[in-house]
Amino acid sequence: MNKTFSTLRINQDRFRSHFEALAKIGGTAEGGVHRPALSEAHLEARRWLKKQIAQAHLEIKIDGAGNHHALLGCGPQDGTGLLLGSHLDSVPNGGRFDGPLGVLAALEVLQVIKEQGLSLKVNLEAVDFTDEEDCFVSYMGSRALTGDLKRHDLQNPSKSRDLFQQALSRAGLTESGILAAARDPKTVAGYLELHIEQGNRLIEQRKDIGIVTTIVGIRSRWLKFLGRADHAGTTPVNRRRDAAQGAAAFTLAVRDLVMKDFPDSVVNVGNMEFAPAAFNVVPEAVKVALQFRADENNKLDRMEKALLEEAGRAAQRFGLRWEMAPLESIAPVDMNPKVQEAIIRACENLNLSYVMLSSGAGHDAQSMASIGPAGMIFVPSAGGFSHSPREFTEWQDCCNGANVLLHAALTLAH
Ligand code: HGY
Ligand code: MN
Ligand code: MN
Repeated sequence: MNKTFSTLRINQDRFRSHFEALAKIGGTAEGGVHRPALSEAHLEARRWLKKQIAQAHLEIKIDGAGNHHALLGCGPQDGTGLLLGSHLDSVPNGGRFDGPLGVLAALEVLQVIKEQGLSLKVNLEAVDFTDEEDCFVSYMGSRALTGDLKRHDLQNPSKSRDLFQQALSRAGLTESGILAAARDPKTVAGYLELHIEQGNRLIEQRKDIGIVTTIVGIRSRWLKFLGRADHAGTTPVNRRRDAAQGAAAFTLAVRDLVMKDFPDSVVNVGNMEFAPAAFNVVPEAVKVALQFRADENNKLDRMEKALLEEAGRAAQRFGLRWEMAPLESIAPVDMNPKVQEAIIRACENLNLSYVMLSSGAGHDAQSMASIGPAGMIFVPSAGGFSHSPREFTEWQDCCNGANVLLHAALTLAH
């Protein structure tokens, strides 16, 4: 990092006013945000972002997947772009930091570099990716950009196809447009993402910055337990084929299984859909949203085998049939050593303590790593809370992260 750059810092007031204005869009009474991808609130947030990009006199590009790019031509005319970004969509009733911190820090970095009139060896882009949070298809925007997204993914959204189609038309997107958003990897110099840790290791270890080593792999599966609808009043309990019993037994069993046999991995049953879903009918079918995560593919394979054996045992115990439909399989990804090195140098230059740590959350960086060197910067999450209105990061930590993003980007781009 040359001398002139090392004293550069973000404009904290501008960064904060952007952050606070954005947090109001889709804001909830408990201080979180509810901005599911392509919802009215999410589209309003994107309209707001477009305004900020225009006010910063940066060029804007929106690709076929709805990814919003602010462009700064600080490099050669047809040079490659170093992308900095994250996402503005949230989980239902989520927190106001998960995603927006990275998008607004990226925008702030481009504004500082533009104000300084710096010319670099690559151009810079600040990106807001579409549907990182799997409202319909997880990492949809970044997977579209890298060319990883297939028509099959769009035809099997995690919500109903009708809802997905309505959302696409609300946002002015089409499936073919999304699939056409694939970008030539030769135009991408790399990717950097600032994000909250969404865990409590940085707080516990009293470190300012986390430098991500690996992002876990994530597999999502629909399981279905199939029994028999019966009268809930006249059918003796021991003569039922009750799909709810199978789903409940499975859910309890997999918690114990993973804690015992895969202690550094996780499993989640995030939803159950009952049919015919009536007080007075023994459930005939229960659809279970199963997701599990680990930092290596062979661990994921062993987990999948053990979890499905558990489903078989639960079904057998209650005289049920069961089915599994794969939804998503996202591989674990190592971050790039050169990018990690740039982040380390930024921390040292800014006198910030740091630690290398893995990410239990998935991120767009996972997709972007398939087309160029990618890296992630974490800042502490108070209490480790995230994906809830309790999500909170101290403002100084947000600014530390944005300054590390600025310096790491300059190291990679000059
Ligand atoms: O689920 C995740 O890990 C990310 O927040 N989409
Ligand atoms: Mn998230
Ligand atoms: Mn996120």
